Amino acid sequence: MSFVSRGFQGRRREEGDSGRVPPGQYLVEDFPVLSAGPTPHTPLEEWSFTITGEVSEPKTWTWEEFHGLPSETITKDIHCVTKWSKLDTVWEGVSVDTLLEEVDHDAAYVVAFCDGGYTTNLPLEDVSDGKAWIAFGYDGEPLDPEHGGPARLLVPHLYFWKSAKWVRGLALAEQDEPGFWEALGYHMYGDPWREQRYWGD
Ligand SMILES: Nc1nc2c(c(=O)[nH]1)N[C@H]1C(S)=C(S)[C@@H](COP(=O)(O)O)O[C@H]1N2
Ligand SMILES: [Mo]
Repeated sequence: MSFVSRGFQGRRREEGDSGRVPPGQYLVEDFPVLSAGPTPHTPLEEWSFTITGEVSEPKTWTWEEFHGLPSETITKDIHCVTKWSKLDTVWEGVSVDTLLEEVDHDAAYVVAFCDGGYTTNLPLEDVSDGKAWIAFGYDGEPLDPEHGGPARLLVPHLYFWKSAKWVRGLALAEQDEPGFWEALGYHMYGDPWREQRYWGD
């Protein structure tokens, strides 16, 4: 009897998870590292975060100022275009809303820019209203450099290439301009639930 009910619970758990895995994805327990180049190591004294582009006045935070902003713990599923998904990842970060409050703008898009030159584009809407963070912690620890430390963009509802590692700022714009992978054929938007992997998907 107890054996049967254990099996039943096991199946139910799997069904519960499968509703959280977008089409074409498989679950991983580990945390793969995917970087298009070497891991930069910017000392925290030289680190800053800037909102620039089409804003009336750019705004910059030093690491100390950034770390003094209100932060939150975020538990989210993440989905990489190379087909792995990881459930319930736990991050610490500052909401992008908190940062955008500090600039006057009329923009509809952003390009995240990073140490090492990586960029990625997103609609402003997709980094607003509690949908995106600048994360500096993972699993209760400072974010590992390989995973984007000291800080990365976290936009869990889009494919993970949008979650720019080693992020140093957001450039606001009226027009949607492709970032690094988007210029090489990745989808401009990248919704994992609609399998928007590449141009034309
Ligand atoms: N700066 C930067 N950010 C990046 C990348 C990169 O190469 N450089 N790769 C992207 C891709 S394709 C993915 S899947 C995730 C991988 O994050 P991870 O290495 O922490 O798993 O980071 C994204 N952010
Ligand atoms: Mo990726």
